[in-house]
Amino acid sequence: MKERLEELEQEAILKVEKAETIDALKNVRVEYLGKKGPITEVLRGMGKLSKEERPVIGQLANEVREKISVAIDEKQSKLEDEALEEQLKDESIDVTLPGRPVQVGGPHLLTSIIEEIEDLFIGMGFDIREGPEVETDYYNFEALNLPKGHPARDMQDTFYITEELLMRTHTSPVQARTMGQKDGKEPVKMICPGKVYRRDTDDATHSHQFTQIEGLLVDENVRMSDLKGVLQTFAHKMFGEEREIRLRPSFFPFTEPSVEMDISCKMCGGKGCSVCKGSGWIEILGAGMVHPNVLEMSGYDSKKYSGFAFGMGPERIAMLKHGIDDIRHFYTNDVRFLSQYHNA
Ligand code: 2U9
Repeated sequence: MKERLEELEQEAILKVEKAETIDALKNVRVEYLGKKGPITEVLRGMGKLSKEERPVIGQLANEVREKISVAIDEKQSKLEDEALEEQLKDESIDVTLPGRPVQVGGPHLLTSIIEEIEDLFIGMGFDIREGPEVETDYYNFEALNLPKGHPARDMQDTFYITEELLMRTHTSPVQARTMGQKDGKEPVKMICPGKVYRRDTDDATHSHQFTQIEGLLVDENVRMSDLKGVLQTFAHKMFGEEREIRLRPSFFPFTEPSVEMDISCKMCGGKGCSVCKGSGWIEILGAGMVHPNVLEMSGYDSKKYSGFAFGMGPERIAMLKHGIDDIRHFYTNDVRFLSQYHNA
């Protein structure tokens, strides 16, 4: 019986050593230490032993049971440690991996262009002014030498809210309001960027809502050469020092004389190409000397004061600068278009 117990011990210890999983170890425990196991069986058969043998075998059986149990416990904690180690290895966080990129937005191309133009004019001493987009008939038309009956007031061209209220068709009322605030005395030197509205059907070159930047300088002894100097400085800074400018006679109700300014075509250097439609020149803006009627209506003595004004469309400037062929790109908010200009 002693040999049988020693044999069982060796057998069990070997199986414990071979067990590679906790489940396998559990089976060993059940097999050797369970109620139906061989050691229990040995203990059950003790009745057949002599009085002398009984305590010896009983003690040995208990020792064997204890040894097997300790071996199983040790192996179990070893397997559990290994399993934990394995799990930690799988779940570890690699802090050297790059993070998920965050989608960063940027200013709309039109905003960038408007801010660039603002910066250029701030550099020349101009203030930035803003005004309401819902305007009165007086500031949008009357004060700008567009009297009742003028064709620009046509229902076809303007979004009317009432007979006296409308969506402004240009930013010019901001200049008229600013002059009106000065009591006909102080000089004015300002630009006004903002949204304007026309009753137009949208296509590649028209939008019912677009932006304008207009400028106004009123002071004593302001001459056409001052206008030319300011516009030339603007064109050189915005499009490059090598560009030439040219002023052509034009007409606006609020300026007299009026001009349109072209810059020499960058693509062909003035020879004529498809970009400038063969002329060598590209139209950039309109301008002129403020009409005496406009000065007088805003309270300035047109014999003492004179001024110049100009107006441009930031969409057109952006289209020329970046070769954009459709004004609708600015307003349909396709991120594939807009994101190209986040650092423009
Ligand atoms: C006052 C006096 C004069 C503003 C001016 C223009 C010429 C002009 C348009 C061209 C295309 C703007 O982008 S556009 O639609 N504008 O050509 N604007 S002079 O003259 C003023 C404005 C206000 C009190």
